[in-house]
Amino acid sequence: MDSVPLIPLPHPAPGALPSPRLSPDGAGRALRHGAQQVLLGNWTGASTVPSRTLYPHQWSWDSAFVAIGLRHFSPGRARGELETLLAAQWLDGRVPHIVFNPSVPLGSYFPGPDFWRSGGAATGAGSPARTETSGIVQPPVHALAAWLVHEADPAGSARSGFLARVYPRLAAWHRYLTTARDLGGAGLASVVHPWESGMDNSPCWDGPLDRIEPVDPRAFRRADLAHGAADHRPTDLDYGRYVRLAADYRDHGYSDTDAPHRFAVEDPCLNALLIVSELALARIARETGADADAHERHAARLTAALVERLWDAESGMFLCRDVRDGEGGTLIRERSVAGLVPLIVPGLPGHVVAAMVATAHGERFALGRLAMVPSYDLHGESFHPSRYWRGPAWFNTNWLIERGLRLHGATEQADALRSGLFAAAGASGFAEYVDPFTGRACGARSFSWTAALTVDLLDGPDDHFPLGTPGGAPGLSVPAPRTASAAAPAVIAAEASAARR
Ligand code: 9WN
Repeated sequence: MDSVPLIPLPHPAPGALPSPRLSPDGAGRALRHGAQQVLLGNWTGASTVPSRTLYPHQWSWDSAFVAIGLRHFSPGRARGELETLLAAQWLDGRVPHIVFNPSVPLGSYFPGPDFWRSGGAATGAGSPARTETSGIVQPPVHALAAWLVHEADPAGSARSGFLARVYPRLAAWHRYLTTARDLGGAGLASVVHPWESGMDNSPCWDGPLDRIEPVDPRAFRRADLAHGAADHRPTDLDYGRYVRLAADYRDHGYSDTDAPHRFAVEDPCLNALLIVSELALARIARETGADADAHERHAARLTAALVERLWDAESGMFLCRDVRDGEGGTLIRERSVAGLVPLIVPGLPGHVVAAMVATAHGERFALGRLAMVPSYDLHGESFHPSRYWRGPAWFNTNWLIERGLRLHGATEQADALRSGLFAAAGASGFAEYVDPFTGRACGARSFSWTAALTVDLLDGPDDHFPLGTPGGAPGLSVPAPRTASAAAPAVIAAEASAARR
């Protein structure tokens, strides 16, 4: 574990750390410099590792977030980041969640290339011949990233033919998700492994994972525990189930028709990102002379399916659907931040947006009272402030919520969240995630997407995102950001712990 001192997180008053693009100041400059140093330090020559210690290869959605940050000071490298990843795309359209770096010793990360065996096991699905990859996927942030990268430097992008090269790959990627992975039959993509959601250990997976017989932990050697605290990481029992699911998929040649897919879940975060990326693909199609309207229509269909299948009015947020539980599947009654990420979708009905904004500001997620939104319901039985995706606050999900609030006109709330994110990123040494009450750094330090998304919020013009006009949110009443109080996080922690008892 890297040793980083415990730094109490000052809850920032709204506007306490103004964006330097609005008023250049020393704090903003230092933060930007620190973030850029992290990204430069994690660059391998062709792409960026999430962390030099815990994650020494290229990860799929990490690279998309990284490109969104890199575009502000190195647009060429941002384009390269995405193209390196897309070069490892399989012929069936899937973009693998890990692209392995052959110069990193086997055993530095588990499961490594010797487990996934993409070259041998997956020839039917069209795995690349010369690159070792995993066989599962992660949320599709890539078309969104490609569009944002293009917009940051349209001339350089045009000169290098960037959009024309990435468009067919991105279109094939979305096609894979909405055909081979439409396991629920309603148009949405399903994840077939918790790692595919990017939120590996979320309590949302506990129910569906119960059905999976774990592999004996003596049969594999975890590398993550050499770098991460065991009580912050998933348990051996979780890993036993992750390994079983991945091995089953591999042993069926990664074929979505042959594999049993005993774990199949429609996740609102992945599908919301798919919708926004489909809108980005429409922009890219328009630039490259392809059929933009088809992508817009597809985004509209996906948005309707998202609401139809995953909206839960009683919770005031989106839930995951376990496609393997009964006819038509069953909503999983766990509230995770994945259910608030659809705030980034422009075409949602106004009452849905208003309810989500209220839920985010309510007692379970405490937006406006905590510096950042936790990954899981503060009142949920499985809440834990530092265990992987079971409560800590993550920077990518908070960036997405910040973007969503701004999209829907909740500007002051977005400003307050942005200030919270800046404070937490700086104080934690750009940690992978933080305890939502104390801001204590958890997981890896000098984590790439934390740095990249900090740069994006420091430098990104707000009007580069969203990709559409909000469907209109009449009745959107947004709670005013509260005046910061140092006592607030401790009070919220006590209330939440009382509610869980
Ligand atoms: C498994 C790299 C990845 C992120 C995921 C995060 C974590 C891997 C792990 O790290 O997952 O893919 O070993 O835990 O959950 O979101 O992409 O940063």
